[in-house]
Amino acid sequence: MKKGLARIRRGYGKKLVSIHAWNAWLVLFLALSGLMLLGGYWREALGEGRVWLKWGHILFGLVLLIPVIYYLFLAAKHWKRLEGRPSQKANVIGVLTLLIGWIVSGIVLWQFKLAGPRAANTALFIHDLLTWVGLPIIIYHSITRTKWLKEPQKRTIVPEIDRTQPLYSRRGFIKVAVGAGMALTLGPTFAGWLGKAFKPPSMEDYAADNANALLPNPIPLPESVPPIGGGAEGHFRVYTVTDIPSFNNANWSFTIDGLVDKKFSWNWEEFVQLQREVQVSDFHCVTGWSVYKNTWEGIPLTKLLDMAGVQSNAATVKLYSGDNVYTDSLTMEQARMEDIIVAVMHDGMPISNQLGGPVRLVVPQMYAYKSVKWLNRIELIEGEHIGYWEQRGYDIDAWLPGSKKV
Ligand SMILES: Nc1nc2c(c(=O)[nH]1)N[C@H]1C(S)=C(S)[C@@H](COP(=O)(O)O)O[C@H]1N2
Ligand SMILES: [Mo]
Repeated sequence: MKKGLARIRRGYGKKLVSIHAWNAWLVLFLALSGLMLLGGYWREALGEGRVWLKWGHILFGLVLLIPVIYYLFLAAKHWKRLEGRPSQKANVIGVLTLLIGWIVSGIVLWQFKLAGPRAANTALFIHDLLTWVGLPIIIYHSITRTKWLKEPQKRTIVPEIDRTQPLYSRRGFIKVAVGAGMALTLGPTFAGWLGKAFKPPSMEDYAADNANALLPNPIPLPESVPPIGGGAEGHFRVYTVTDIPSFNNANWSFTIDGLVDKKFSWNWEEFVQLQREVQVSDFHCVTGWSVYKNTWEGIPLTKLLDMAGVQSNAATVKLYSGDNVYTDSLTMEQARMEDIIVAVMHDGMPISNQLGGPVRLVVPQMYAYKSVKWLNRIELIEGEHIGYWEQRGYDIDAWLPGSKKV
């Protein structure tokens, strides 16, 4: 018995400690990079670095498989020793579930094109949820140093609690103190995050916060009120690479120029007079979230192109945002797809400035980075144009799975 124990100690002790330490660093990197990928601040500050960070996050996420498989092997091998220690069992199951959940949902997000939007949506929810639930657990776990992994043999071989020790040990005190401190300081922040994850702002909330001041309000078509799509399902995440701009009648205009027969520059009063149509479509971001059954009201892009008259040498439609930074483009064949809409209303309401209003593009058959927010200029050009995210590593091919590419 004694001999066996010594062997186990020699065999696993050191290896385990170092694997556990490496795993801790890995999880720390993944947690920090994951939070940075999520945060609006870092979306703006990182630019190109964001795409690298994303690849790093994916790569190290895959590396995490190694310690997880090792832990699984250890847990299976030593499971019997945890007999009669339900809290340690729960700890092992909890940590492994967390890590495996993160890895599996992460792989689905990484392979979002293969997985399709529905699966990606679920994976993103799980990935986020595990983060908000798991991070506090892991921080607590690493500060209070739960020792079952470092010294499983110690824990299981000494079955009785030493009754000569005081009931409230120093270790116990530190645990309670750290736990309480975290609950008080991080608690409200985590609760806020969780609340947002489960109940994000509604479209009415966005409408109430709309910082645009453009008059007159567009009068919705009958198909928009009530929205023929029945109301959007899901929630937009506000994405921007700049500060969120806002507009009024004085600083807003919409231009179509370049290789056209007739240039236009409309002010808001003129723009709301243009004939609009209503369309229902789904909206998918490459990071995994989707909003289904949006009822958009606006001017089909192809109608605007017809009004301006496309010259024969125009090959690319370059799209500009009123944030003066973001751009994207479509080939002329793509731009002629009938369902692309220069949207002015969503579900019968003006589009709030946070969500790209007063006017945003919607390209239903492509990932949403093509759907330029605060669209205010369309230029027809001869050459090609690589858009903001495509310059920073996003796929030029933004087609959704199953769409008929043109
Ligand atoms: N001007 C501008 N348009 C943009 C973006 C942006 O950062 N700036 N992000 C794109 C991406 S990646 C997505 S998913 C959608 C998000 O739209 P939302 O913020 O209304 O949810 O806008 C797209 N259009
Ligand atoms: Mo996106």
